Amino acid sequence: MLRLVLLTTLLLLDSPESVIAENGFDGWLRYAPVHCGKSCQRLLPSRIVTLNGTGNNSIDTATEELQLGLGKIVGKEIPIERSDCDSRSSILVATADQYRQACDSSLDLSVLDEDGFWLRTSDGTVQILGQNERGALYGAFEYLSLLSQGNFTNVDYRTNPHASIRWVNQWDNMDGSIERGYAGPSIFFSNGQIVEDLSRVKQYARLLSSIRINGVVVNNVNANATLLTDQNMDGLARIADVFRPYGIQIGVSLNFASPDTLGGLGTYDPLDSAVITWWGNVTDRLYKRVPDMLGYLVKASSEGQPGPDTYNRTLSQGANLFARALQPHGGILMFRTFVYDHHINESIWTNDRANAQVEFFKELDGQFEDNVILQIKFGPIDFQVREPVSPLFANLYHTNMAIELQVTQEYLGQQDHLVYLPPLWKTILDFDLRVDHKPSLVRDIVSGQRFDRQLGGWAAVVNVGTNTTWLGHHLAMSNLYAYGRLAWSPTEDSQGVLEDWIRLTFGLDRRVLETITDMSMASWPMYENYTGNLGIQTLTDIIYTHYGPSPASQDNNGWGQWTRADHDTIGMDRTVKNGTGNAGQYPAEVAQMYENIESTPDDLLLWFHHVPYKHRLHSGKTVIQHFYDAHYAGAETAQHLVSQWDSLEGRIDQERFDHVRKRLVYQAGHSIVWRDAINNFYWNMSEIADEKGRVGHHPWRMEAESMELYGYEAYAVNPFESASGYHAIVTTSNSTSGTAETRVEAPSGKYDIAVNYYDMYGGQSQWTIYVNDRIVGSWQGDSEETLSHTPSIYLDGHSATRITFEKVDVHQGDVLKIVGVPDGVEPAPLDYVALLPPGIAD
Ligand code: GCW
Repeated sequence: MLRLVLLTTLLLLDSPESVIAENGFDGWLRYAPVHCGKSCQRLLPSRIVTLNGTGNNSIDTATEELQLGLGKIVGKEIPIERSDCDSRSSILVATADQYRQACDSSLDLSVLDEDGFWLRTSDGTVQILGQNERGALYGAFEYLSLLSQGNFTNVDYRTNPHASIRWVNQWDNMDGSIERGYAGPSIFFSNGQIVEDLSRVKQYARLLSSIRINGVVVNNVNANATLLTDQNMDGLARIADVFRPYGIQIGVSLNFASPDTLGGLGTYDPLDSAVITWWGNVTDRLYKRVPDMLGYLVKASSEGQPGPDTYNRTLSQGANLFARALQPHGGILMFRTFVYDHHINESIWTNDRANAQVEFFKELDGQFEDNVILQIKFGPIDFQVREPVSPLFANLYHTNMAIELQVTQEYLGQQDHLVYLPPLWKTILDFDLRVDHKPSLVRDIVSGQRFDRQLGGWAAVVNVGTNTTWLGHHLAMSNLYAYGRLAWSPTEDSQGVLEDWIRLTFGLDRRVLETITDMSMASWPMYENYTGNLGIQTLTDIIYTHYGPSPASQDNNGWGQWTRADHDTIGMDRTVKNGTGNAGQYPAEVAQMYENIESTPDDLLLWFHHVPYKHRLHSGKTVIQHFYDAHYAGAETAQHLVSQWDSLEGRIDQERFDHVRKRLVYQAGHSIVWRDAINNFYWNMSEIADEKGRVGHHPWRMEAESMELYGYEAYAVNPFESASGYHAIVTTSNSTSGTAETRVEAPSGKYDIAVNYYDMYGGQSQWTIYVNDRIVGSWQGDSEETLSHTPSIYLDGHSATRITFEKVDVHQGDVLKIVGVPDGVEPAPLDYVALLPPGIAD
């Protein structure tokens, strides 16, 4: 990108703006009013002009958007006109060709690549010139973004995309559910069909187009063949019609076995001529309805999905089947490399899931058709809180590649935890793989530049739903916004992109900007701290909901997300000399770095090495003490999120303020659940005490199982580490309430009272806490309806929840009592109560 002149004098306000209730539906396209004084108003354009002879979708969209935006941002109603290049006091929107023909044939617009644009503003005259219509639309959104951020300066710059593929994937199922979606049902599908009302799809199209996304794959990679019925193909055409004016093309995921399951052929062998004809026919029928369809996305031979292996065919033979069907239509096949055996045996030291993708695909390099792009997850396993770069990026010289990221926070808090992801993505994009001892940044590999490939780019699993917040948490939208910005220009700074998003989403208040910036930039390191450290993976439950802590679930199963933790040691030995050989899948310089423990960075130590808990890191700490300290530090940071947010009350509309606050309070509590579960687990396993004496010692807690119980009984929680003292209490019957009470022994004073309980799926228990007979508060176990994460039917690290009542007067000798009313299958479970002096988060 070349910025010729950019005089940025952003208008930032020190006092709160007037704040109107908002529900998040507009995302960052709110076009909130910006104060533009008299002289500024005078310099605003008074017409929107398109050139004669045009009349196409995306330019029209651009003019409508400009009209809407100017009306809302600066309160100026301006007409749209067609003209012969009279650009005075106007916003001229055109493609480069149109402009050269009608206005100025000497202007050199060859500097623009496909989808690029040139934006020039000069005292009332604005020129938005796109290399194509889509580029012009992007330029219009860019101009509106500047105005929305209070930037009225003259600018003159052109910008081109990093790569041609800038797609999003939705894992939407035909029944309307969304795999790993945390914001309600699908905006596309319901009951096996495409929904009638596509108004949300239009709004999604606006949001995506404004961040320069040009493709969307609408259905789950675990695909259902019924998408290919005539009726559903007609529905797809309707979806494509909604996206088209926004410069976005659609693609679909296919199920490899469709010729058999839907077509009744009795085979889906990719080399069978009937199968080839069947797919050719399906593809023709689709293109008849959606002539500009992008192509297909295919997950094959992975996690139980059918694929070419059934017929002993290679993955490239499988991929080329679709690629050839698409070629007459100019379509692209995205073929996922997420292929691995999920029944591997942990007792064999050299087994390693992280090796699978290179093992499957390296030998196929050069055997894929030119319109195939391999879609590669950023790390070798699966969207963990930290992974090294997937070595596959360094092993394909003659194959197109795209990187797959996840906006939906499957392993990263499921939108109930604030985690701003670009700093994580940057560790991958900026990594230099040193292929053949030459600079080989991942971002240059995926753009196609490093290996001189024509096609390449980006895909992100987004999974927006019908929730008005789109993703379930207003602050999670920064990840979607930043994804688009980075896919266009990956060298942009994570914080700079975030700041733009904050101004667009919450306005120009300086305090709001600084506070949300601080919270977001601290969030990924914080989340890593209180989940899994040193490259051991997220440590969530990998065989159930992928949400709360459950470190034991990593091992003793065939999924291969192992930690190999035992009494004395932990970590995967991925060295060549003694382990799985995975380090050797990287080019020599990188391989050597990871092979040697001395040169392996601490944050990936346990990804590559199996070491004693007492092994000393470069930092000087032992591994186990690092775990303990990091978990305390992470949870500590999370406690501050709430007070940081509270400092913004009145500066953000109440609706969004309350919505976010509820989640931050929950996150603060759940970070302590994480901290204690992981620390207890490894303390138990290693029997090495925390040097600082915190782990397992909770002087301010009263365990529920030690209180006087009426209608409640003790319950041994499994996994043990998800309960303080490894036990909780549950009501003795599902229909009568229970009481747990105890006399306060602590000195009289003001305390924050924290209660840990379990909020399970299948019931909405009610709890009330009293000091003597005074009600301190009451609450309900309804998070399955009010929060985003996948609920659990057990007492475990997913359902464990902590609520805090602040500044309660308590006297020594008072009776503290909790009454729990069970509901459905939820027996009002309680873990502990803590009386916390100010500033303590025990
Ligand atoms: O990690 C797994 C997810 C699956 C997903 C799969 C994939 C769509 O848990 O839900 O399936 O990755 O990426 O294919």
